[in-house]
Parts: sequence; structure tokens; C-alpha cells
Amino acid sequence: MRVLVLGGDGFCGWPTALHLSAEGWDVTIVDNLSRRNIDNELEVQSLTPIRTMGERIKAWKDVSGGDIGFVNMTVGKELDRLVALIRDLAPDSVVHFAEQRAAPYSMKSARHKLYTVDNNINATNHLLAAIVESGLDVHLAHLGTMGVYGYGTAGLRIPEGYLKVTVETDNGPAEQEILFPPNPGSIYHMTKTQDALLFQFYARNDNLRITDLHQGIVWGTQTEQTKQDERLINRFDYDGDYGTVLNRFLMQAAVGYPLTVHGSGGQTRAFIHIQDTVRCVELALKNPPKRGDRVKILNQMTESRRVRDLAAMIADKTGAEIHNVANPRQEADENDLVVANDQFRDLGLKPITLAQGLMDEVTDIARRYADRADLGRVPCVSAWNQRRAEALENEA
Ligand code: NAD
Ligand code: USQ
Repeated sequence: MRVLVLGGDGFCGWPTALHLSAEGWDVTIVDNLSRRNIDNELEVQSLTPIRTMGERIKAWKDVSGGDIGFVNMTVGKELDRLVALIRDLAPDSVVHFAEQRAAPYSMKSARHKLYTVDNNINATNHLLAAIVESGLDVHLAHLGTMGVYGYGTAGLRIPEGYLKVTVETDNGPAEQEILFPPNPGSIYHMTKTQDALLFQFYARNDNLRITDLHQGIVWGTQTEQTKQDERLINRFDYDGDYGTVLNRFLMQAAVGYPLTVHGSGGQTRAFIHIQDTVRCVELALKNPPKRGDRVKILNQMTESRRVRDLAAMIADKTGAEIHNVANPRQEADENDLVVANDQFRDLGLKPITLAQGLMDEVTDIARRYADRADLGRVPCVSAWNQRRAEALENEA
């Protein structure tokens, strides 16, 4: 089985590429290394010492004997090259991680908003158009986000992509299933809701086989493969734009920086460990929709947690202090979140829980590389609007 992993140099893409290679897939990574350039722009680096793509691929060959291909290409700008690549390699599947994925980065300035929209929507549209143009029946699995649902669902168990509604017709009430109404909380999350419309269109118009994985916040760093050699180590973002909440708290606890809870910390979010991410992608590739099916949507998350509860759990285990800081984001202070994830459970996913994995992560990764941290990059400084920017200034 042959697979293209778009965005395969990133935090989720690299361990996925290794996992699929270890499982016997013939893997080619496509990436334009834009994430490494954004590190240069933000003057920050992964807490873990990630190697160049050439070193990574060589290390994998040394460790496993497996070959992973690499093509440096901007998906969304080089349509002819992308069509040619798909025709040449004739992959069974494409996994699409190649987007700008940080909500705070997408809200930094007008330029960052435009970049995120251009990059993400063009990447998805080019990929879909290229698959059609290739004439091949390639299954596309896209990494989407739980954030497309919004966080104001008031106790509703969030279904997997589609909502059953009752509509009034001339013959009385009738049931229908519609795409869950999108409610994005950032420009980044908005691009994922637009991706969803592109998927609906191409699945219906061109019979493309598409799976959209609505993933929660990924935590952890290492997988079975990235652990095998330090040259294979995965990225660990901790800065105020790219660091996600749980990994930030783990790193902050390791370096003695107070845990930065935004506002009351009543925000509830969905989480998944990186090891489960790579397993879920493999399960999705092995269980594609049939030609003519609607877009298959799965909620790729394993636990819902409130931010202040996460902080309390880590403080309890490590003795870290907790600071409630002004929230740079325009978001609800308190929300509940109940999510259906029956499809992955039915496919056999046995999730890694926070209770099991947290301390390994603090000791193995965060403490080990603590001396690489630039504490000046920890605060979240990208504000969602003027009011939030003023709140940050008042606090400073
Ligand atoms: P990342 O930024 O670490 O990786 C993305 C990779 O894609 C980078 O290597 C980047 O260089 C590449 N890329 C971006 N735009 C590209 C383009 N136009 N052409 C070619 N390469 C391009 O992000 P990640 O954390 O690995 O996330 C991957 C995907 O998973 C994203 O689409 C994101 O929305 C989704 N996701 C991530 C998380 C998370 O917590 N990290 C949670 C839910 C969903
Ligand atoms: N938060 C804090 N303190 C911090 C950092 C964040 O309280 O120091 C809060 C935020 O205000 C927010 C929550 O934690 O309420 C989550 O923030 P995050 O940065 O961990 O996650 P988010 O911005 O939602 O984005 C991440 C990934 C994105 C993915 C998304 C999945 O960067 O690619 O799509 O998680 S989800 O959240 O389910 O939409």
C-alpha cells in the first residue's frame, strides 16, 4: 500500500509517516518546510532538537531498513507538480496535514490571517482538484479539528460530523442529516470549516473518497518509532503561538514557570495522545469510505478536560504554581463538551489516558530538554481583538 503524507515534517505528520512505514506502507512525505521557517520568523525552536529532513530519513533507514521518500513542494501553489506526483506514485491514500495549524498565529495580524486562509484553503482545494485531474481513485484522509463544532453546544453530545434535524415539510415533520453547523473560534479554525465544504462538494461532484478526522488537541511527543533513535525525535512546541495547552503546562512545570491558565480556565477541550493520533490515521486509512459515499467524518479524540482541571492535575503531580492570566482569545470562559467517538472505539482504538502518560512526558521530554527553553517565548501574546489586546497590556 502506497501513501503520500502531506505535511510529513510536522508534529503529527512525522510520527505518522514513521508509523505507516513501520506497518509496511510505502511512504512519501511532501512538505515545504514552512513550519521550520515560521520558527525562524517567531525566533523560537522546538524544545526537542529536531533534525533536518535528510537526517530524519537516514536515521529511519538505519533503524528500520525502511525507505521514506521526500518531496519539497508547496501544496496549494504547484498544481502541475502535484498532479504529476500523484500520477507517478499512484498512491492508495493521501494523508493531508499540510496546513498552518496554530490559532494564535492565525490571529497575530492581518498578514497572518491572509497567509493562513490562502495556505490552508488553497492546499486543500489544489489537492482535491489534483486527485480529480489524476483520474485515480485515491482515498484522502484530512486532519481536521474538533474546533469546527464550536464550544457552545450546551450539553449536546457532539455527533461525528452530521446532525440529525427535524424539518417541517408539506407532509409534516421529516428527519434529515445535515453537516454540523460550523462555529469556528479563530481564522485557523475557520479554514477547517471551509475545508469541510470543499470535501462535501468534491465527494458529491467527483465521487472522491474522503475521510475528515475531527481531531482534538494533541499532547505528548514521542511514539514507538520516534523513541527508537534521538535523530527521529518529534517536534515539541511550547511557545505562545504554537504550543498547545497541555504540552505547554508540562514544559512549564518542568522549568518552574507558573502554569498560564487563561481566565478562569473553565474552557473544556478534547484531547488525544500523539501515539493514538498515528493509530487513528492508520485505522482511517484501513477503513475508507466507498466511492459515492458521503464524506466520512470521525471525531479523533479520547478525553475531554477543563483547562483548570489539567493545571490542577499537573500542579498536584509536580508542585507547579498556577497563574490565572488575562485571556488573549475571544472564547467562552466556561463550556461543557461531550463528544461521540464511537467510530474509532468500534475500530478497536484503546486510548492512552492522561492519567497514564503525563509524568513520563514531564520527565522524559520536558525536563530532559528544559535547558533549550527560551522562557521569553512562553507568554501568549497574540490577541484575538483590540479589547483582548488591551486586557493583556493592562496586565503587563
Ligand atoms: P505542524 O505545523 O507541526 O505540521 C504541518 C506541516 O505541514 C509542517 O511541516 C509544514 O511545513 C507543512 N505545511 C504547511 N503548509 C504546507 C503547504 N502549503 N505545503 C506543504 N507543506 C505545508 O502541525 P501539526 O500539529 O502536525 O498539525 C497537522 C494537522 O493536524 C493540521 O492540519 C492541524 O490542523 C491538524 N491538527 C493538529 C492538532 C494539534 O494539536 N497539533 C490538533 C488537531 C488537528
Ligand atoms: N490555553 C490556556 N493557557 C495556555 C494556552 C492555552 O488556558 O497557556 C487555553 C486556550 O485559551 C484554549 C485552550 O487552552 O481555551 C486550548 O488552546 P490550545 O492552544 O491548546 O488549542 P487550540 O488553539 O484549540 O488549537 C490546537 C491545535 C489546532 C487544533 C486544535 C484542536 O493547535 O491545530 O485544531 O487544538 S481543537 O482545540 O479541538 O479545536
